[in-house]
Amino acid sequence: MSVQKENYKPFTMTINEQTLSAPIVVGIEKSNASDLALDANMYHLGDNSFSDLSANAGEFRMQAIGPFYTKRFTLKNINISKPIYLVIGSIIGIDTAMARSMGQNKIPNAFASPPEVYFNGNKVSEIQLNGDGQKIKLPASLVRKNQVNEITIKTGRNLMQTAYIDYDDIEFMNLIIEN
Ligand SMILES: [Ca+2]
Repeated sequence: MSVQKENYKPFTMTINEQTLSAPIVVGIEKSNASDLALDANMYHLGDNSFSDLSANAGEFRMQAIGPFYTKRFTLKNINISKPIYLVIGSIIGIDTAMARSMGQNKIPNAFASPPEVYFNGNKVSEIQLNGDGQKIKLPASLVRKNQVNEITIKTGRNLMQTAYIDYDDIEFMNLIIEN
C-alpha cells in the first residue's frame, strides 16, 4: 500500500493477507469532470470521548453521529469496465497501531481497530492511516447500475479498553465516486 499526503513524503508498505481481502489504493489525485460527488459534508464518528494524545484531537470540529455513517446513491452512467473508486477527501483521528507507528498520534499504550468501509454490504477496505485523497477500489461485481447503492463507513474501537466500548473518534469529509 502506498500513501501520499500533502507536505509528507510518499511511502509504501507490505500488504498482508488481511488487507489483501480488502483492496486499498491510497494516493492523491485531482478530481475529474466525471466524478460523482457523494457527500461534501464533514462527519464525526465515535462517541466524543478521546484522548488529547489521539491523532488530530485538536482538529475535531463536529459532534459524533455514532459509530457508523451510511450513504445511499444511484449510479447512473457508471462504466464498470473502468476502475471505480470511493475517494475519501480527508480523514483524521484514526488511532490504529499503524497510525501510531507513523507518528500520527502520541498515545503510548493503546490503539484502535481500523475504520471499515462497506459497499453494498461487503467489506471492501480497512483504513489504517489518516490522510487526504485515500482511494478505495469498489469491485465492479458489487456495482448496481442504475439502482440504489450503499456506502457504509464504520469507525474502529479502542482495542485496549475491554470494560466498555470506546469507539475511535474520527472525522472525514468529501466523499467522491471516481470512475
Ligand atoms: Ca472514543
